[in-house]
Amino acid sequence: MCSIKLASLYSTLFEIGVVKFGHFTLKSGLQAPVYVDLRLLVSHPDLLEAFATEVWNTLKRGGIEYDIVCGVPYAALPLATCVSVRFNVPMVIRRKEAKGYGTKKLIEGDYKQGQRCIIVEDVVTSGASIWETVELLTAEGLTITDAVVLMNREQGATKNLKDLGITLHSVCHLTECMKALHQLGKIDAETVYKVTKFLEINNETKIPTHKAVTSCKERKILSFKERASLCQHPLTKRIFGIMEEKKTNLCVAADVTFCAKLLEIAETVGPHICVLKIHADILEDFNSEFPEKLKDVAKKHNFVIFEDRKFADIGHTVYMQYTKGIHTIVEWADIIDCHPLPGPGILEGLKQAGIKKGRGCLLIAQMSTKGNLVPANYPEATAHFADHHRDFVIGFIGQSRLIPDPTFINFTPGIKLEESSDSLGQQYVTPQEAIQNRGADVIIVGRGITDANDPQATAAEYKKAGFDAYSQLL
Ligand code: 5BU
Repeated sequence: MCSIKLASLYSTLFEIGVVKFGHFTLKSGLQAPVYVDLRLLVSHPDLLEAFATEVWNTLKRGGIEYDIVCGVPYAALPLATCVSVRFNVPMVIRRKEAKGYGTKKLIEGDYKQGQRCIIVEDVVTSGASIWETVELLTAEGLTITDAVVLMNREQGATKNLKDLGITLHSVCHLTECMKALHQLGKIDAETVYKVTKFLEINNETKIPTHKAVTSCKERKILSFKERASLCQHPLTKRIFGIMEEKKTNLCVAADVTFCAKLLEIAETVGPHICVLKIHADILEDFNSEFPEKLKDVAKKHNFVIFEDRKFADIGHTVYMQYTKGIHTIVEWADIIDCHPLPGPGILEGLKQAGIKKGRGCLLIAQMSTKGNLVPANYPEATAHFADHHRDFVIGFIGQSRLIPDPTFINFTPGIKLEESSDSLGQQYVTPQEAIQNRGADVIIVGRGITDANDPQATAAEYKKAGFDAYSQLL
């Protein structure tokens, strides 16, 4: 039986449309007879404040001690802010992805290593979003043992998080809210029955595996060898195998304009790399013999070939760009990449040709260039896209790790031994920053190596820097 105060809050939630009954499709695709949309609270500041007080009381009742609060982005940010302001607790904001410019921070606000942080969430189903935030803040040195949620849908989050070492405190439970609404005559017995049945059947929602695998600084990460053993896609397995065997996470970008020069670079850096990335369309003398020669060098030094074509058209067109023209890319490039912007059709088109040849595709999730227009929610949508095309997508190109799924490879371009930039918007970070702070698996280095006086020695230097940065995380 809930308190009179909570019953009246439930009633208001129902009246303003936060809690709805009917037929809904949840983010997971599941059909549900109930929906909770706490984003609406921002339009009712008095209610937001009342719930912030309930969050505070819940934590006080639990005897929880903490130094700062952090809301799960974005829906819980107003609630966390309200708790922070109303009760004078410092707050930090978790970014969903690192900024591509400026300080490149993943957390905004002042905090110190070892401080205790409470995670505030608006509504939980499996607890995946809370867990993602815990992983990120823990990697930044904060200590998290507890989280608080406004509305617990009672679909598995409490147990899932407990198994991961986090105690979840709930201000409201969905069944309690529903019973209160029934007693107040707001909903009928049939609705109560339907929701109760739904919750009974769906009470063990799991955190998707790609979100449950830890892979951050200060937590043990999986080795390339372990990751190879988890991969279903043969190409991902092979790349992780090469990385383990050759002790390298270096991909050289050989951006030169003649085939002979490119083959010379491939020979020179071959022993130090796992992937060679090229732009076939800048080769002035590209000819049908070149791919065969390149494949021979790749075989000799055991690396894979990545044509950085950045496909971005409709499915039908990219299919032709991949298989026809003078480059016939599908015949020789183990890896290609594409912009997910056009939607699923682009992957369907590329897949038609690539899958039967065992090829793989990287999705471009973020770019290294200054002022790029990639919107904030794009990496998240890209990760979702990848999840649905695991038979062809082998990973991402980006500036920060999108998802901790160990079976996707994260490539990061814009790397030099010193942080710097070029005159056309390229921005460079160090191998250590990319690997240890942004979750890169493979660093892509172009001019840092190809323009060096001694490309072979420089490639060895980058290889060491990259592999040392990875080894320190193990
Ligand atoms: P550089 O010489 O190290 O700046 O070369 C970087 C390479 O990575 C180059 O081939 C680019 O086409 C590629 N690249 C990049 O620099 N930034 C990006 O965001 C993407 C690709 Br996607």
